[in-house]
Amino acid sequence: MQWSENVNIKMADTILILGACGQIGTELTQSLREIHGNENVIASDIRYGDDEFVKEGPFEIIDATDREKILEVIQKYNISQVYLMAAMLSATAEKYPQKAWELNMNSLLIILELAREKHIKTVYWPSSIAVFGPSSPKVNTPQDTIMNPKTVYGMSKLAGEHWCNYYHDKYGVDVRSLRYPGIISWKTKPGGGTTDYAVDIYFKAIEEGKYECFLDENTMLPMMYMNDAIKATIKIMEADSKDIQIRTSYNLGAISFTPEEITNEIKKHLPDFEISYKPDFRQDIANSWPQIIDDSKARQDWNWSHDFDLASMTEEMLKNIQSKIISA
Ligand code: VAH
Repeated sequence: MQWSENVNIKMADTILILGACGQIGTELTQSLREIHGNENVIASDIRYGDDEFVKEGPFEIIDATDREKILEVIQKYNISQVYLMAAMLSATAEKYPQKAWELNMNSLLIILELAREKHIKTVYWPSSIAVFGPSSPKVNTPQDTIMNPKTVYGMSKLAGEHWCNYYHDKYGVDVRSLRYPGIISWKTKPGGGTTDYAVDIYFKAIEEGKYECFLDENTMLPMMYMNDAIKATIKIMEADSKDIQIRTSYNLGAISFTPEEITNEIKKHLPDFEISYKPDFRQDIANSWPQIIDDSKARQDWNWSHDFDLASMTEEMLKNIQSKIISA
């Protein structure tokens, strides 16, 4: 099915999520199903996720670089919106650079082309603060500044941003994007991110009472609780197209902290928690990234605001991990 230019009736959005079983994809699928109804949100990934999640609504096995399969599913469900969440993150991408580039770039170019051909009405594609590099200002990193990413992941996200802007300007494709900071969540463990120490630390604090951190204690990074990341993603997709002034990708910020600061917050709840530091290759990646993001453009253009700070995020994480372990 192709979207005609003059569709007058506002048809219910039918949504396809590629990479739905990932850290963000899982919670994004659940939130979108609450808004649009389970049957209107088709989850997909390269393999099945956990049973409950797959059973909640339509699920398809899709490799995000398989154009034919993606088009088949778009036509099968009359999809209007695609969220492309499939990607290889920073640390893993340094181990498999060619595969990371192929997955992160080819999947985006396929979706942008399908949108140009009017098979898709609106596209969401996540970028990352990884697009910044060692020469970018570390504090209050501006929306537009020097960007010389030192990771394959960051390079792919920076290139992807320019492809999004090109398809919007040249073909009118309505593609929207956010530069996520590190995302902290408890429902689905992340895979292969440099910021994922800030997820692991909460689980290890409860499970073992101690954690060996792969970044040094003073490494400040921009972070965000998952609920805020989902709120921002849905908010930018619900915004009126004319309010989306930036078609590369919006800076998105919430909180910034160091391993020492998150440890001190955890100790307010678990006083005996012990941390040790053993920086590895991920320290160089983290050192190349900003510490505090200026996201004033997102706050101006489509009224973004975050809800969680380090204290409230820590309360939520520890409470939910403890009940998850008890109910396991
Ligand atoms: C990573 N969690 O660590 C991702 C994120 C800002 C970092 O994009 O690779």
